[in-house]
Amino acid sequence: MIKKTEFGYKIEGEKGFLNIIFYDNNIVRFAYSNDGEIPVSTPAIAVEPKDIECSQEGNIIKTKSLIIEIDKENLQVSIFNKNGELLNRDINVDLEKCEIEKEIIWEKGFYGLGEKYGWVNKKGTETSNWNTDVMGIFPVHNATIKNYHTSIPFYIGLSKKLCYGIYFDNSFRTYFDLGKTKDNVLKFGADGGYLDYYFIYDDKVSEVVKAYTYLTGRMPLPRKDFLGYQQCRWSYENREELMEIAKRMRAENIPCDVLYLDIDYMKDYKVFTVDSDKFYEFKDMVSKLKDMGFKLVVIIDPGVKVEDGYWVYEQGKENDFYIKDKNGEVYIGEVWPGRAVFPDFLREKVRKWWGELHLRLIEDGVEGFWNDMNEPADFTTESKVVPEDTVHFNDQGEEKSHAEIHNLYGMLEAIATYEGVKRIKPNVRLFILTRAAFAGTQRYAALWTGDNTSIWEHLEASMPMFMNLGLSGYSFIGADVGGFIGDGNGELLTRWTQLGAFTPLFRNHSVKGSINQEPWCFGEEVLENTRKFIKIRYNFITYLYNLMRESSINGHPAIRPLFYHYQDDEETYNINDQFLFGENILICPITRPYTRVRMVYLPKGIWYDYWTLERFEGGRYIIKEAPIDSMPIFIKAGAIIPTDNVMQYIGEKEQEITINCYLGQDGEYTLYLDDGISFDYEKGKYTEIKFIMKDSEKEVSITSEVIKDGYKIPKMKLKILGLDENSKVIMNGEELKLDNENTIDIDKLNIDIKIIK
Ligand code: MIG
Repeated sequence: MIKKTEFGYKIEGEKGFLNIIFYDNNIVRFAYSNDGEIPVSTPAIAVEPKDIECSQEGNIIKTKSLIIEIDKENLQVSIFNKNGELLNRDINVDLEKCEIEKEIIWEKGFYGLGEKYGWVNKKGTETSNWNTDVMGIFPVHNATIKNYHTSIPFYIGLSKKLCYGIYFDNSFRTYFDLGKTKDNVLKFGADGGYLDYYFIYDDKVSEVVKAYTYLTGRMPLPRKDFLGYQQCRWSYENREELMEIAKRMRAENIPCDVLYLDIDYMKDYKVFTVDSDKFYEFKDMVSKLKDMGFKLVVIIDPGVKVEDGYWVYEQGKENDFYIKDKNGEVYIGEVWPGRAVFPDFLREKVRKWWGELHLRLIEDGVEGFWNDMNEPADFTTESKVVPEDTVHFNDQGEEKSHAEIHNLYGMLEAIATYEGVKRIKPNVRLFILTRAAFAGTQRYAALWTGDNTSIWEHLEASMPMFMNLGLSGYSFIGADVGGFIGDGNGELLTRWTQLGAFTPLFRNHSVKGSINQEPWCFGEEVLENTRKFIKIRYNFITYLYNLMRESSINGHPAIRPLFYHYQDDEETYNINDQFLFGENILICPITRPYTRVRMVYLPKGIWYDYWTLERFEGGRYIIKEAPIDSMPIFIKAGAIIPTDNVMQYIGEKEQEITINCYLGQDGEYTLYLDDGISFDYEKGKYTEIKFIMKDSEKEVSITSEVIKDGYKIPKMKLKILGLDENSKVIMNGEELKLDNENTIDIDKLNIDIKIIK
């Protein structure tokens, strides 16, 4: 029995129902239930179903891009593309267990699943999702641990010609066996809720990610200055210490935009308070920092101290805003403030209240909020998170078990914060950083990967984690630079800063009791080498900002595995120690001590050594020197990359942009510019300039065109890289004499440059 429904079909099987619902020609939801009802989606889903062209004949359903064959008895499906190639096939559907088994057919690798340790390719591994304050129960993060701070039940199956993504929309504890137990069986399931998943097809992995982020939403465009270097520590204990850090940054000439206050700025760890003994005249302090170019971020934990008379606690109690225990009493756990209660962010009213609590800090000049412990962590339980048998109430007054809401808790807090601060400051993009997250949380907050350790292994492990987070919709990400737990050393900090300079969130952070880890803490050489890369970060800040713009529009992450652009090269499927920073910059960090040389895989094409401009033919491994003050970086021929003049902080000086054109291939780049801080760009106050490079046998032409002129255009230069000595450069009909840097002032845009080879 297959019946047409509003956005798809409903099939009755022997043991239950399957609703097939279309979200696009290539995005199909398979929602199973016992009663035929369509389960309620989690907040991860950002869009509604679509009325698309489809047809049914017997047990076959077709859309423009997919053919779905259904076994009407057991509700198993086989999915083909329109060429009839088998993409995915069920082996077993078990509604009772909320579990499904699928055949592994052609997939050479599985990727995604958000924040996990281990290598980039998850084929042959298993994992699960239960947001966890990992350091509460393990001494150190490692690949044998399955549950981290975030849950993103999404994976991608990859081969040269075919690709798909499966997003399992279930917020209970979920688990995935990606061919570990049986090498041709992939199994996933949940401890509760519904078997409700989305199948996303495209032959290109980048398009699968684009579609996944269509489904679960894309990040908002961040503030440009928050892409600058950020310095944190648990904790800068008082005003003097924080101001000392600020002054030292400037004195040492280390560009830095953001400073943080960890938990010790509060009075007795009471959220939304400031200890006015340690941080006297707080507003004045924030404004002094601001004068020096620093933005301040403060930590906000969800646990509210149980204390009579403390206004946050009292307000929440009065309004019945807290999570309950199984007997209907307010659940009391323990976090930093001691006995604590937890806001039930499932309800709109609670979220609104929480959002409004940020008002005072924002009035004091705080520009970012850092949401920690939002798994939510709880010191009193064995699992070190709030127990599963606590309860929530939704807006309809229905009871929901914590087992269902747990993995959503961090996201719901992020929504509360995001919407709250937006109401308070409607035209400023404030920054939110979260530790716990669920699929879709990219719409509200940046993410850092929690409590790593100052060991080389964690520097190495951060790369596959970033790449998989990127494939899971998360672009604004980073790890604690230098490592959080334990004592680092100068060499580790140097190498970590090199990598960190190419992660969207670039924050140095370290734990209480460890040695200090600011760039100047390990002597002159380390200072010089870290400063060098922090400056390079500022060179690439407009480029990164443009990557963030791309993420906000189509979901492509800033950090990409090599196969994102070289899917037809299987060699790239298991590269863990290199990544693409946007399409054309290849980052090859050093992640081992005393290592001054490494192997680099260059995908096919021509690559320039960023430092020397030496050209390499790709499609092979090369061995590359990497002295301690350097890290191998390669730029693809045909790349057009904007670089900036270095400043101590964004906005310190007039911006000057150089458009770097790497000859040897055709290329195209659209430069996006806006004020970097307000939402005016949504009203058209932005500029876009398109650069086109055409490289033919005898000549190269470089042209540009202003395609949108809504924001002031800074001073611009164009630089030609890879230019042959004997070439002639002609601009707007006249031959140019180039300086020894090969740069050209391009004050008049709409340029027309010809290079005669
Ligand atoms: O129980 O606020 O991951 O970044 O410095 C530890 C103190 C609580 C954990 C965070 C870390 C932060 C620390 N927090």
